[in-house]
Amino acid sequence: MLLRCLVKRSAPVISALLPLALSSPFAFPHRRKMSASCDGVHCAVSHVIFDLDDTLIDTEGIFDSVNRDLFAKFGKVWESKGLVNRLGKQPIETARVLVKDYGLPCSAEEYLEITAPLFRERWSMLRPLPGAARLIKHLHNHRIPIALVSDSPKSNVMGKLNHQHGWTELFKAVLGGDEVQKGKPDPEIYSTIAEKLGAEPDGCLVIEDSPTGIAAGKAAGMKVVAVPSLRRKASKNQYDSADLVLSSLLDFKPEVWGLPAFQDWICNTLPIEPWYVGGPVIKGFGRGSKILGIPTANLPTTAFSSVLSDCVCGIYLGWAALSDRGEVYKMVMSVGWNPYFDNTEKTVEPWLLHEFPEDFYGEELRLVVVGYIRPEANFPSLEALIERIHEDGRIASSALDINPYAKYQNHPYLLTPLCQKDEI
Ligand code: ADP
Ligand code: RBF
Ligand code: MG
Repeated sequence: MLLRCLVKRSAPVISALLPLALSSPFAFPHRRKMSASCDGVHCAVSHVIFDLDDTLIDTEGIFDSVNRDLFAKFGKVWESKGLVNRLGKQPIETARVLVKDYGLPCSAEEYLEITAPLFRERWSMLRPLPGAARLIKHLHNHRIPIALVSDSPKSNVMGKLNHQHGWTELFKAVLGGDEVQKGKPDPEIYSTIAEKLGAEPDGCLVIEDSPTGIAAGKAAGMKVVAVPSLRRKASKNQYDSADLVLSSLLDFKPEVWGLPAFQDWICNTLPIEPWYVGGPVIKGFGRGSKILGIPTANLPTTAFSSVLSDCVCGIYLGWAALSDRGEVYKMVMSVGWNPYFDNTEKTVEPWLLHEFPEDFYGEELRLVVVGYIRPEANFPSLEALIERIHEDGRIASSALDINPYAKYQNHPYLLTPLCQKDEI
């Protein structure tokens, strides 16, 4: 079946971002060694240490919801966008900023006291970030020791973990912020967990979302992969000290670190839990056909803002239908900030792999998104961007012919009249 995927992935854009360790000569070094294996150029790791909040689970989502509720009680309006950059700040520092900026009628200490139970009651709503469950299960299945560290107290860490079915037992060691003297960016938490694991620091790979966490991992002498927040547009240079910056855990390639590769990619695509989005086609940036020669049918982002903020920026494949026409088309799309054009808004832009004689603004477009191709990237030239988008189109077109993707072509969401949509 896989022979039908004849598209070859030429020089992947992300490979430019990867460190030198793409082809480790060590098959499974973790089985034999407790520290890093190096052949002078390539380095392999033996242990992987994860940060928890906003690296494995999406706590940022509940931060908004807690503040919305609390502020309403104080007669204030929580403006979630960008006011407080919590990244890498201790909770008390964030609380001080909030109390001051919004003139809250409480002290920073009181704010933390009031919000602690509000957070706790939302732990059951915490969701793993895209690719997190897949990665920790993969490493565990291959007997790579994995561990968890967090700035939060250990009891909070365990409380959150308990809501993630089957996760707790995967970790060989867990360390909370109350179990060390100094918080990140001090290396103490990472050095201590390495000791607990019986691992050499240079054999540990840290996966982190915050600049202070990255600094802590590096100061402990470890390799660090940064996976910035999925909700915010990363600002430049914030992650420079990391060994590698990824757009999401979906892009983590274990073999780069001498660990066993994933086997779940199909024809250069990664199957995902499908998502269903739709709405009337609206005017976009006026660039697709004019500048790129590739029309993209923009959807109003307000119609599915929560889906959009939860999903990783990147290039996806799936099926599309214009519900009045009764036909289903292959589709490849970009989700994100279009780094080449440096947009200020996160958008969804599907390119239907079909020739249409005319525009279809205003028609109801339905999408079933079934697989992931790659992260969004910047390109040295417009020609390079265009060439890459065409390659994405070829990849999508081949992959959609086979399962697990082909079966969604007949999904009722695509062609059900609007009025019945909510019943699906
Ligand atoms: P805009 O910036 O307004 O989105 P584009 O130049 O990207 O304009 O063109 C997109 C429009 O072109 C769509 O809204 C749709 O009406 C039309 N269109 C024609 N063919 C296609 C196609 N194959 N895929 C997507 N849109 C198409
Ligand atoms: N824009 C980028 O800046 N970087 C990308 O990697 C990128 N990949 C895309 C892949 C596909 C399949 C499509 C349809 C679009 C992609 N775009 C990308 C978005 C493109 O810049 C956008 O559609 C045009 O700017 C029109 O708004
Ligand atoms: Mg467009």
